[in-house]
Amino acid sequence: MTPAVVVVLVVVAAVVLVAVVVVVARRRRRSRADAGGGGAVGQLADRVIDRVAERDPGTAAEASPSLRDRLGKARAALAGSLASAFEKPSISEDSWTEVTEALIRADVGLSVSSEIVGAARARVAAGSDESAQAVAALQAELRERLSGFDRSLARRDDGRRPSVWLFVGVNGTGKTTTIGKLAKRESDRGALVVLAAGDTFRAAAADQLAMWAERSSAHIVRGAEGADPASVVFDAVESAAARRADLVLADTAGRFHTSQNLMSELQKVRRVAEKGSGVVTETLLVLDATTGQNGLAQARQFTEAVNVTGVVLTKLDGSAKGGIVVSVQTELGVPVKLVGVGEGVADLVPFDESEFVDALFA
Ligand SMILES: Nc1nc2c(ncn2[C@@H]2O[C@H](COP(=O)(O)OP(=O)(O)OP(=O)(O)O)[C@@H](O)[C@H]2O)c(=O)[nH]1
Ligand SMILES: [Mg+2]
Repeated sequence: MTPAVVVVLVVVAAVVLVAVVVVVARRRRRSRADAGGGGAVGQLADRVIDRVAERDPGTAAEASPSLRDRLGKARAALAGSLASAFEKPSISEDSWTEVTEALIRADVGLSVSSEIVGAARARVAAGSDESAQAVAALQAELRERLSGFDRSLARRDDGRRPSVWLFVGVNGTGKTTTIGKLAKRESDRGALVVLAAGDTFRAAAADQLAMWAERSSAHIVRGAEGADPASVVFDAVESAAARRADLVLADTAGRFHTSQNLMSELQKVRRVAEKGSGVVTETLLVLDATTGQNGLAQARQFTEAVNVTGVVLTKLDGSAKGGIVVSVQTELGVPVKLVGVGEGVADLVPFDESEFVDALFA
């Protein structure tokens, strides 16, 4: 055999080996999700396989859209109004009034809009009426108000599993869809994910979640229609612990923030989720950005009831105006961690305050 033939054979063998490892990794991940458990050696093998699968471009998340590209009308509405307020080289009292009105129209809320404009004016050098300075001051003020939040999604720091992320919110805000998108993202990153079908109100809710489980190779634990949601979440956490899963994403039924009974039920779910092997490291309030300032009232009630750790703001691709980001964070001190910009699996992006503020002025 000539050296050239040997080289070709070695390359072919290497390619075949990599292909086999990737196929085994995919099968193994799927069967693990279905069968659970395994001994110490099995778990070690699973970890090794996870590492290989993480590098497999076939399982990588689809490219996420940028926040700016997908803000849609949220960006256009506010950016248009601000551009018209700052259109002349010098700015007057009327221009500042126009800016305040633009912020209010964009759902920032009356008091926060006035505060922002007051603080921006104070930033502008004394005696200056230059529009360029005013724009820079407003951007700096918005950026400062939105910065300083930890937007990461927390996991347990005691080295144990699983961490539980609980999703709460009123009807139709996008809880189940957000869980599906996140399950895919986290699975693609190598986490073993269990979905808890804590919305037992309608059988269709669990079916919807099951579809997302299928797409993301996650395991799902569901109960009968009308079952106690807390017990379904408890079972999911124990099932996750037995499988040594990293994450439980717990769905809950949409509920009126004004209903005491429904909020008490949610408090029970939150408590029971930690009765066994899990720790709730995130309670994410899913808010529909198109509901504007009503979102703030919802956020207040849910935060009081279940100690919300972050907000997922959905439907920012639609007719939402986006200012709710500013008021939720300013008035409640709860960070917006993720933004939903569509119905597809990749339409979930991390919130980035600089990108958001830049987009509003671009
Ligand atoms: N345009 C757009 N639609 C979204 C987004 N997120 C969710 N949706 C859609 O909103 C609708 C409701 O989403 P669900 O995930 O079922 O909402 P939910 O909060 O689970 O609803 P309930 O379980 O009934 O409380 C669906 O049609 C989703 O496809 C988003 O970011 N953008
Ligand atoms: Mg749902």
